[in-house]
Amino acid sequence: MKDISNTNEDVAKRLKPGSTKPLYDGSNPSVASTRKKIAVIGMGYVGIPAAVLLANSGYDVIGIQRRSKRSGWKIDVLNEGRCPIGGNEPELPELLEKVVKAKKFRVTEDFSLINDADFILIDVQTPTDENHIPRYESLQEVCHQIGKYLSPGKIVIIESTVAPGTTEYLVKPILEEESGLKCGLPHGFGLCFSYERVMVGRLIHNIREYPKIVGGIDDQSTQIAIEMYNSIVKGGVYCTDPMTAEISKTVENSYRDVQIAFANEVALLCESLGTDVYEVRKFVNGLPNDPSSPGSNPVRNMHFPGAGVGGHCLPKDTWLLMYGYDKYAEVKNHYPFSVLADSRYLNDWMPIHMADLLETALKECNQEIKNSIIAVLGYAFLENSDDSRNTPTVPFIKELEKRGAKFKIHDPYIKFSEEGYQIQTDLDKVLRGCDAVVLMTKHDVYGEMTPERVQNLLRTKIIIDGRNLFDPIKFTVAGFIFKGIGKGNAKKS
Ligand code: SAJ
Repeated sequence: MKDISNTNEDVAKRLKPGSTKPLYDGSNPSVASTRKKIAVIGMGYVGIPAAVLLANSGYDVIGIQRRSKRSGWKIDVLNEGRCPIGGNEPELPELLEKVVKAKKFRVTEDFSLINDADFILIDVQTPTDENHIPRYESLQEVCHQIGKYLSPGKIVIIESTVAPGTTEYLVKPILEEESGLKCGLPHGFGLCFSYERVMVGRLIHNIREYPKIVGGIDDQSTQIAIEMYNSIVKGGVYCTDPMTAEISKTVENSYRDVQIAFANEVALLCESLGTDVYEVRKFVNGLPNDPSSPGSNPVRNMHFPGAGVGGHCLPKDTWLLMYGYDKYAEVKNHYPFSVLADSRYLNDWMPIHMADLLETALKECNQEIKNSIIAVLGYAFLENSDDSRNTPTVPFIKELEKRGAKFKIHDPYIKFSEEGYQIQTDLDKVLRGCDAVVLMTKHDVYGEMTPERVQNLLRTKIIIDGRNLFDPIKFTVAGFIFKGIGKGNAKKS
């Protein structure tokens, strides 16, 4: 069987735009192009870049943001044309300034201003609680609000990730109840689920370049939404139904989470077998699949093991998928699903494993972890970003606290910890007098750390590398105890 290659052309060939079923015959193309006003609800990592790109493509865009203690400050900052998202976000600050100056984009907390919007995009947070149950307070609240301003012909599009079944069975009933309208164009309102694929550090790029999937409640909703997205998306816009789109999104992220868990499990095996998982990964990913094009290796892509999986997406999307199955699957399968859940548990355990590696290293120096002082490098969940949502650094620090260790935290991009931890930006000050350095996030700035610089500051020469940044040889030759995820041979090197 010929392997599926993943070049853009192949994806485009496989996902012919709007191909899966003949849709709205386009007999009245103006139906889409006459719609010029868009409301984007939720000014976060998804809503801001989407609003800016749509405004830049000619739509009049209004951003809706609650004036909450946590995010209310963004309203004024955005209306001054300044970008509230820190870290490096190519193009976003410039484009934002441009569309605010051009009066194509403004932000308010006044929901009534969505009254004359043709499209209403929902980009609010959809977290899960400690029992992995979706917390839909924000989603339900905005749906009740939106319902009040709906009129025939308007289209509501959910971009936030939700459990399969949510668009049909949770959002649609609320909108119908609040508006008194039936869902379905042309006589009622339109409704679609079209999931975001953003990633901090490349928000604009991902929206513009990645294929966009639109799952509409009816053909007309889908077609008109596709035409709107075609104004900003170069990667192709494809259609399906809401349930398939909801499953595709949660599977897309749980697939990545399972891949990472696989890499983490192999890393643990390599540590015990005294080898380097990154060398193993190199050989595994180097196996050419298609002899005719040795370079292309679309199928084998062992992910990176590491100190944990954070962010607003991977730690919860598996549970959203499972929740949708539990709540809406008519026929349950008797097989006790485990791969997805076990991957979540393993990835959640990796910060604890980091603490184990640290404790072992301290013991090799005849030191107890209790009352030791640890330099923790990186509070963000992803390198070179200011995003600390569900960061693995928090469970790691909580484990240090449990084992009686003291710690100092460094991060070049984050000043404020929702957990109340003090975060410092002076690296030498954080390293000074510590008994070990633990790398949790692979910020570029840490690449400049050399054994010489570090050994003059530390009390005990221990490095625990959670992101394969440092060269074990350089540090062990300089007399450091070096341990790392998947680094079973650090001692021998
Ligand atoms: N991570 C690893 N090993 C890897 C890749 C990532 O340990 O090989 C860790 C990272 O360190 C981080 C976490 O996983 O802590 C998440 O990293 P990420 O690169 O997946 O970043 P996200 O969560 O911002 O982005 C993901 C992406 N999903 C996929 O690639 C399938 C992005 O495309 C989605 O748009 C995003 O989730 C989302 O918003 O859903």
